[in-house]
Amino acid sequence: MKRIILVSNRLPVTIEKEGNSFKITPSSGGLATGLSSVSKNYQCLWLGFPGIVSGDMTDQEKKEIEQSLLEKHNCYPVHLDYQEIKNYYNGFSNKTIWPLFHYFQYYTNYENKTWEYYKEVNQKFYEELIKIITQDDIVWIHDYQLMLLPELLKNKFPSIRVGFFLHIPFPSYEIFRQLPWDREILEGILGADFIGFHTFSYVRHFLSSVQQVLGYENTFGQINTGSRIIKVDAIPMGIDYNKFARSSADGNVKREQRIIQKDLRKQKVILSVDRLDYTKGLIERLEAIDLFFTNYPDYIGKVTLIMVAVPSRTKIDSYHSLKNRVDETIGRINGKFSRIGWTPIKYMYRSINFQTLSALYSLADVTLVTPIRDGMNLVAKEYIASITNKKGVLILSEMAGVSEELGEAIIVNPNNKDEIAAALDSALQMPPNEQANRIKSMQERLKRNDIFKWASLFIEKLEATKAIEEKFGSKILTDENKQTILLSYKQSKKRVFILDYDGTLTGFKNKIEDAKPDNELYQLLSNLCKDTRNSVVIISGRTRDNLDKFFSKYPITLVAEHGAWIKDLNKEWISLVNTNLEWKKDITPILQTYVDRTPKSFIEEKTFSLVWHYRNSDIDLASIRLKELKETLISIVANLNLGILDGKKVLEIKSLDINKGKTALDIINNNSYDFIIAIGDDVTDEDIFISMPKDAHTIKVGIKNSMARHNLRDYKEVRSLLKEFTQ
Ligand code: ADQ
Repeated sequence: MKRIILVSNRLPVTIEKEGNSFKITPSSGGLATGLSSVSKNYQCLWLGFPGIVSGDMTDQEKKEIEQSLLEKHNCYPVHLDYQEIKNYYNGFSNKTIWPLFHYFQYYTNYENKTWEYYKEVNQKFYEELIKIITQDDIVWIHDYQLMLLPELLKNKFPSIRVGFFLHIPFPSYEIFRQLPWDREILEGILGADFIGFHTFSYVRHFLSSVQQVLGYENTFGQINTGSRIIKVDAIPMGIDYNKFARSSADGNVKREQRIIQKDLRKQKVILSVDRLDYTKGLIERLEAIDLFFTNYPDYIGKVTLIMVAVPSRTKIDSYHSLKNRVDETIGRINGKFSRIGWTPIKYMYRSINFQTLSALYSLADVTLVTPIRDGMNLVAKEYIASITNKKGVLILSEMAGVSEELGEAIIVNPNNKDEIAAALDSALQMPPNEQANRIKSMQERLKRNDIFKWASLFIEKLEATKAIEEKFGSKILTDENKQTILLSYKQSKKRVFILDYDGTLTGFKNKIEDAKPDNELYQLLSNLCKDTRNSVVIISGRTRDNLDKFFSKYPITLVAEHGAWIKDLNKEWISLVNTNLEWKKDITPILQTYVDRTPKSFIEEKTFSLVWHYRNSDIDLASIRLKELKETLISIVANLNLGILDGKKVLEIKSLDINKGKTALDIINNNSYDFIIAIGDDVTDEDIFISMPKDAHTIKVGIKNSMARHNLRDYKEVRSLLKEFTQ
């Protein structure tokens, strides 16, 4: 049976010390429940921190726990020590990512030390994972504590399906860019084949950050990095609907309800249930309650707010001070409005069991869910599912992901206390048939999209990425193809390597000056040149100066400006085109206006062409300008025998007489090669592929459509192929 390995910060178990041994209790969280829907077709394993710091166990105890986790719960622990929890979990995860991704910049710390721990712990998860993984497994990684893990895994196991789901919001680019490690985080997540978010807004924000920071564009949520295809989609998490819907019929829940009702003596109930977290808007909610009793005094003595808050992240200062503020605010409001026998707020600062939670959900007249930001918020869904008597109103913050699904709730702005107070009044006055209608539509939707559907849909979408990749990768050079090429190379006497430079022999760089050849490449080229039967040609869009600077020390034929110039071994540059350059005078001022209107873009003048570079500019602005510029140029160039070349973050205007294909063909025709290989990644390299004789080996770099016979994924694969010719 195929296996799914689920990886999350915490394992779905609670481990408690009982005398001399440990008691392990499985927790019934949504994720663990949802997995049961896929367990018919897959065996599910789970990897994560067990909840006990490694220093609190002896080696013997660790072994016992490991054994029992595996045998009884299919879980593998990742042991973390006190420093790791302090810096990776409380530190980087909860003091950097959590506040920043929830738009609480004021609480966000940027510390190198915690970032280092975050990287180390992600690496630790990776090392534990590779101990158990096999090539056929599917890996599903969860949440913001493990954003570097997908890339670590993908680098080692390219063919394994890796999924990633983020449970919290993905912020807009303007917020995300404040993170000093934005690039590393995005590259980490992009190691996954399928990336899921709760809402379409988060998908949009993520795709925009990927485009701005890494330069990858997308089509309908599909990113092509050149070497890989990644699918990004909104897949809102559901709940175990039936469990909540059935719960109010449960004897224990009924008993619990009766106890609470007796205590409330016919009071109307407003319910509030959350982890105690500053993102949940507890203070704002309490202030709205204060305003509600002030503006609508008739409710005094008739309505009670039951507020349940689960202690959370108590070791972090901001949570500690929030707890004090909540205590004080509740004290102040109760002091202000209480009467003998009635207090406006009943407050529980603890976790409550399922029966009590369920009893509260089913007897609440109104549930108030008003987070300042929330990835989804399952409390809202659980409340609606628990209603069995068609009575109840949900007041929901527009800042919670769940508000995109539950439009029939009363939607409020969590910072607008007047609006919340008025919403409470409307909710308490809402006619029963209106309550019933709203509840019915929400319940039907939640029933259809429950946690089981969510988990199986995620796995389905993840599995589907394999087919997309296969479609794109159908011409990928196989080992067999490679052997054929190597054999014909060995049998030949006069060989030529026609190689593009940027993107083919080196990766695409955001800064032109970074794209210098490295030692590995120099070594590779010089080894190729050592064999006197080999000729190496580098054919690039770069200028003569550039190519001279990079390669003049090597016995390589250089072709600059897309075929306009050639320099044979130890000779001078020769121009291959004889063309009128008067057009530059007309085009330069047009390009100049685009430089002025697009900060950080610039013009490069080559002998036979003009290039507008926009790789450093804001990508959204640049793409608007690019469209405008192309439209402006199109009518002008037609009359001037010029072509427009839409390259990687450049737009080049050049004479139509210049063409890499023509020059490459000239080189071949002037020699009698019996082995020809041409490799390139650019649109301009297509001209080479088309012009080559039938028996030439042509290879496109990147998984894109091409006239070449084969594809390689990236420049690293090109280098390793070239290495094989020298062995
Ligand atoms: P959380 O921030 O923890 O989760 P939420 O979605 O509301 O928020 O889930 C809380 C869970 O805890 C619910 O299942 C609820 O029943 C339970 N709970 C809350 N208060 C409780 C109490 N006092 N006693 C017992 N149980 C209590 C993160 C994101 C959310 C996202 C989820 C799932 O922040 O936005 O919805 O993950 O992806």
